[in-house]
Amino acid sequence: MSNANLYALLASKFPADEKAVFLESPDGKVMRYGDLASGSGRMADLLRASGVEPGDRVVVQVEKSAEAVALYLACLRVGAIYIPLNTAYTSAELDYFVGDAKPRVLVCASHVLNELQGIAETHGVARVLSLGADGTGSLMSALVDTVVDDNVAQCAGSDIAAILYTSGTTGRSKGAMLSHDNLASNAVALHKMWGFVPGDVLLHALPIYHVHGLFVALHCALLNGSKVWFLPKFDIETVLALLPKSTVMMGVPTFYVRLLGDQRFDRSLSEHMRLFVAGSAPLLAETFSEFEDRTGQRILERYGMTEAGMITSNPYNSDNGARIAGSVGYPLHGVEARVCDDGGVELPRGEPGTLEIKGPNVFSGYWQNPEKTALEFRDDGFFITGDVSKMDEDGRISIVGRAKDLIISGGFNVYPKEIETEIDEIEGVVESAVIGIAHPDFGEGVVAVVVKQAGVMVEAADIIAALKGRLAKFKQPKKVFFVDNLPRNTMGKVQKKALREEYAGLFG
Ligand code: MCA
Ligand code: AMP
Repeated sequence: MSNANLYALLASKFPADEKAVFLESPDGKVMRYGDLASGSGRMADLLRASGVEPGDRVVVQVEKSAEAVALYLACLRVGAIYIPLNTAYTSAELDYFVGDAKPRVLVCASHVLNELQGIAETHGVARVLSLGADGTGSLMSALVDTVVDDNVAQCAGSDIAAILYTSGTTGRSKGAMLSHDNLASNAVALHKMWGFVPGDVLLHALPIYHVHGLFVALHCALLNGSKVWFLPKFDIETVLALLPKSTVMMGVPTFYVRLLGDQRFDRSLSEHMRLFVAGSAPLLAETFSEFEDRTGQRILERYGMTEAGMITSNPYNSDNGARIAGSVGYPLHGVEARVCDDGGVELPRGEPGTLEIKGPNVFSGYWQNPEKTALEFRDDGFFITGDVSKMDEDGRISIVGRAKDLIISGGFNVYPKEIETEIDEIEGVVESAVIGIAHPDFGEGVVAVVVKQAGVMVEAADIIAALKGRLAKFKQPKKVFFVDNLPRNTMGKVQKKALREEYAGLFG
């Protein structure tokens, strides 16, 4: 019987030579494909010994490391559900995720181990382990008592491999359930479409707790048996040094803006590169053209969502069309897309409307939330993305806006509702509106516009201080303004467009 476990697919593509390098860090630390297989086998043994069974959740909030990648693969091997969390989340935020996911095992950074023990106990987590960025911690010490477990749990394609939390326009974050088939189909489509070839080397500077860095980038490299330059984070010096030794880089637009901001970045530094991919947020047309002028290469922009992995891509091969600024290209192989009005009726080509999609990449629903799942799917199975787009006669798509109230800052999503709820709870605040304003580095910067009670002393610094332990740093407003009233339309709805216009240009 064939096994739809994603690990089985990935492992079938590992190079025959176990010594082949998988990950190499700038400090010279190397993980070979053989180490990945044996290390993930040991971790799988540890997870099983900790009582983890297929379908159990493993929540992981750790810094980027080779060991963290092995842990992801170990979860796949056991048939457990891997749940990575942004390292910027505070313990207040973590409490919600752990309570919602009810994991069997929680793996966290060593310095927060004590703090998180309490949260784990409250939510009945069986075991808490630590893993540091340097690959040390109680998880690694526990491996001495393990054997390499060669089992790969038998999985159906529809079994859930991972849950990634994504915030909502109302209420708390929802866990998008991604199956082995969702991840495998997307990985295979991208690996083929982006023309991966033997010898490709991936420059990896993205975090590994989101779809982009974890699935899109790593799955392509794994399916190719490639070497990956594995950077702890995007650091301009290291990226400039490693570009001549790499062939592919994937990044959020901020990466490309930062590269262009450095005069050393030129044609010669990037001539070894076969492909630059951008996504997670809109790539400005000026970044696209400046990049082409500087390097002679066109950035390949693609579009995706946590709920569906990658959805569209500009063509890799010019025989299939040009890479065009402002367009996210065509639906991936097997993905259907249509542009609809609010009622789900398809609009004539060229008219803007909400993008709806269907395909093997689209998630099965939100974790323990059938009501929210039902709201975001049409009866015929199309998922409503909440992105406003236009489709040309030939099927090419451009994202022209968002129907959802969402800010994307440096590739991280910030849902205004979550920030407004926190600000409105601060003493002396009547109400608030959180908006995204064009930011030269992050694409959009978070700004809060606050109405305070008459006669009460509340300053911008008080707002920021109150949010500190409550919200991850990237969600916190970069600027806070006070106004007497928020602009509203006749229905009483806050006019965020008017606010965005008023504060436009704020970040230069
Ligand atoms: C860090 N800060 C941020 C951000 N990152 N503030 C707003 N937005 C951010 N994205 C804070 C830091 O805490 C710091 O605060 C200050 O801003 C400046 O930090 P800096 O050192 O400049 O930032 P950095 O550490 O260099 O990080 C910037 C970054 C990083 C490299 C752009 O945010 C990043 O790697 N983003 C990628 C996100 C990503 O992978 N998205 C994919 C999601 P202070 O100085 O006060 O301490 S997947 C997805 O969206 C879908 C599926 C898709 O299509 O891919
Ligand atoms: P996330 O919830 O983190 O998966 O973010 C997904 C959202 O990022 C999408 O719904 C889009 O709004 C946005 N996004 C991703 N890629 C692009 C892109 N290339 N252009 C414009 N928006 C994008």
